Amino acid sequence: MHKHKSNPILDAKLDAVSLSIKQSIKNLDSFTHVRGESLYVDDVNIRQGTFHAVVFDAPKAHGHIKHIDYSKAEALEGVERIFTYKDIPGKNQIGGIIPDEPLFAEDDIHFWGMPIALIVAESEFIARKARALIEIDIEELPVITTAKQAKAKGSFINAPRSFSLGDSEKAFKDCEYVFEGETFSNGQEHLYIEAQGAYAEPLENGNIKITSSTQGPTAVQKTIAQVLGVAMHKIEVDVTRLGGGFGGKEDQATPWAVMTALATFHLNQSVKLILNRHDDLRMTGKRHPYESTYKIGLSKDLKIMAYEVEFLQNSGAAADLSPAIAERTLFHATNSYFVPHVKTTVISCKTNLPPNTAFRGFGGPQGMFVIESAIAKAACEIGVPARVIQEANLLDENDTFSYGQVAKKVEAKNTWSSATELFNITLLEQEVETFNANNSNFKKGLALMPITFGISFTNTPMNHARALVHIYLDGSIGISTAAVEMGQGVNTKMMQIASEVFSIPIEKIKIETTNTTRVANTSPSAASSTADLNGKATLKACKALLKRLISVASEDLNISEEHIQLKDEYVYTHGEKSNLSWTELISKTMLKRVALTENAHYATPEIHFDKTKEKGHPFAYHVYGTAIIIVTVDCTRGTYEFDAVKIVHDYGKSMSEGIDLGQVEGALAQGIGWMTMEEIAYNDEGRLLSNALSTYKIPDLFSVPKEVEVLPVKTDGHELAILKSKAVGEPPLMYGIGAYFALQNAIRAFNPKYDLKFHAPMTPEKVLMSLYENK
Ligand code: LUZ
Ligand code: MOS
Repeated sequence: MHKHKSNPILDAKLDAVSLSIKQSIKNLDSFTHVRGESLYVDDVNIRQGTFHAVVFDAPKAHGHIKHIDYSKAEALEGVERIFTYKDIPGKNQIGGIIPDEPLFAEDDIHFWGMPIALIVAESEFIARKARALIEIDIEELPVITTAKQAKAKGSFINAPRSFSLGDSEKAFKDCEYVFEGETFSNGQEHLYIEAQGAYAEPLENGNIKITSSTQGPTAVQKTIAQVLGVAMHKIEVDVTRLGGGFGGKEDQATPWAVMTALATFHLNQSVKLILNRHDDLRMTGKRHPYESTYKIGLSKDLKIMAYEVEFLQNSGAAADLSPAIAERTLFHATNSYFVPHVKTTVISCKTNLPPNTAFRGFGGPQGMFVIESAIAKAACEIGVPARVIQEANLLDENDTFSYGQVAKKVEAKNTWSSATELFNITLLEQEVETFNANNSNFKKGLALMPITFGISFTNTPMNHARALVHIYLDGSIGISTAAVEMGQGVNTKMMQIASEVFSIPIEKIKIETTNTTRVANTSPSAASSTADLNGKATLKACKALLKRLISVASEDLNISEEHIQLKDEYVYTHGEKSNLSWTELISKTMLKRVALTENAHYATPEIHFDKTKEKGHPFAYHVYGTAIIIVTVDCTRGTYEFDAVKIVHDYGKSMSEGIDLGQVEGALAQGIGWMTMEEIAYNDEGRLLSNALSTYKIPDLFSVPKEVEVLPVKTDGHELAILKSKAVGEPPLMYGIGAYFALQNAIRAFNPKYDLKFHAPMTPEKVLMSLYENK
């Protein structure tokens, strides 16, 4: 989907923005990926006698379990044992933030797909067959599927949270324009290619090793210890890599790992559980749907003076990460704009859906969709293009966010003006107008989407990581960190760091699996922060080792340390190559009994947040960008194609250009999918209808934009980003929000009587209805 067009004028301009990116490197995992040699949980070499497990889950969304008859299932040949909550030696509790989620249902069920039992058998086939033989009798209770229903019934996860700045109530009185409205954004299925799964094996003395497809190995370890009632040191969690996570394995990889550990604990035999796609779709939570109401006030010169919003988050049946996700919605409620008077409230509503969870953007996209809707509505009512309002309100240096952080090194205006100038917005808009004037059955729409995303876990204590670096006798290196490789290329970035510090080829460096025994007490790989946190720890460890090596070289060559340098696998003295090679230096260091291992700890400096005041400085820095999105709608069919997405993105100083571009492209496609085609549907009984790839459409090669151009903004980067290379995992997803508004504009070009609606996703069916609404 990425197209490199040669454009001499653009190239010249790019030179002018001083492309400092020197590291153009492939994701080193791509070599084993394309050969099918990368190892996932399902590829683990299982022990002889390993049992296979299948989860028995609730066939209704809400009710009281009157009776379950396992006898026929247990009698099936090859079934070893069926585990329920009664077999739990510790606590039947897996809630991460709030202890409100049992591993297995006890007397009541709260969502369709809620785990009730684990069937362990000689093969997965037998376990599945046994599952069909379980008889369950449920006394059904009323089902809540939407946040609004939950609010009406007073069904909440926790107390609401509010951020405020200035005095919005008073400010509305002085506004020239005030508009109110409602928005809805639906959930989103993660659809990691590798489904949830884990493999547990018994070691000596009741110790258990788990191979898990998790973004959070420590969460898995801690929860297993809690459920089994054993010490954490008895549990070792190992992660090679994930076939995608997208937030879906930040918290929700845990239950499956715990179940395998529970069965292994009792049977003293290894147990494997991999959800098939149907089970995974039904049992796991997704991005949170949000129903929101807003009020926006503008001055005569289109400054947004006041903004109020109430977000109703559909949290599902348990808290999971909902409170943290709700918090990030508030942090990003004003996106890239400075608004002097703000009041935002989020309410986590408890419903009978699977607990919704982290998904790339973590509540931020939901917040940003609402303010973009408010701006689109205001623009329509006032009769100006939305981009005029957007541009008039972009964040500036030293503007204050509603949560008290003062914006520094702001690139909001810079990415906006770079995008509009480099891509010639006037010309693009003219092309759209000309096309629309000359075509009656096809209409084009264009929208701009600025983004501002805060980097750090919003929960300050989570912003830390460690790295364990060994230099082996032969000069090769092994690095362990808390980073989980899930396709985002973090391992490649870690190798680049070590390679840079020691000036040795990347082939000499290996990134070990992520393992709780080597690196303990880790935060999950999430919040776009994995490369920053683990990279900074790796950098620290490597630099400490380098210092030691230089000291050894100094002694050996009798030259003072400041004149010694490591370069291209040799020691350089006074800038001249010496005879002392990297490998010789390592063996001399060993002979001098100087440590060739270092363990470093990094904790992000400067950040803090006071939840009692809802003020602080929670983010190390922000990532900025601006996208221009152009769509063509077929007004007979309601179908559409995205002609182009043109982005100016704030990479800082990208350390891995190819990897970062891949992140932007993937996130963009995922964002567009969320906004336009991915439609999660539950019926009123809480049953998932979009339960297969035939009923849940995700972007494919045919639906991604025909052309995607991504240019880096000119910037110095940020000291708190790894080697000034900014976090790139989540921010670009939110460019996809522009797709929604491009569609709205195309529909209006065809049907001026269309009332703008803010109800995502904008599927072709909805587009078709809108084209002929009020006509
Ligand atoms: N996970 C988390 C996240 O626990 N805290 C966060 O702030 C966050 N942000 C984005 C994605 N995952
Ligand atoms: Mo996440 S949404 O696991 O960064």
